[in-house]
Amino acid sequence: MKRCLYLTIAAVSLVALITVMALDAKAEDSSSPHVTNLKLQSLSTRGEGHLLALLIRETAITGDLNDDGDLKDQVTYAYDMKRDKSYNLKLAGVALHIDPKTHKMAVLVSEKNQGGIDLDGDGDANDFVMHITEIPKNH
Ligand SMILES: [Ca+2]
Ligand SMILES: [Ca+2]
Ligand SMILES: [Ca+2]
Repeated sequence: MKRCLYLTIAAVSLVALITVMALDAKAEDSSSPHVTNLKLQSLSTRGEGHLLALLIRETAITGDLNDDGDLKDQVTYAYDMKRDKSYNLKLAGVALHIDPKTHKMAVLVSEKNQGGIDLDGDGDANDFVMHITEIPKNH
């Protein structure tokens, strides 16, 4: 009697497993996804909602992305996945926070890399200075 019960449980478990596998196979969409190549060599990304922050390295190909006259920086870009648009923030910095509701991004900028400019007004160009940028919503 016990053996029969074990066999029944095993059979029911096997049927349940096959059903779950079949449902998983049906849930997968066989159509090809749309892929957009941004053609930006990104060192890192940070995302929140539909906004991404990309850290792009300046090279001979990408050029001087923050307009400070050199090709030594890593510059923050924003990518809006809803509008499929990227924006060069022209800041040699790292995005620390993204708010998809306000479209604002907090970027910590290196004075040294941003052209050696004193961005906080303390008389030197050795600091990291917080910037708040607003990504366009309607462009
Ligand atoms: Ca540069
Ligand atoms: Ca620089
Ligand atoms: Ca400074």
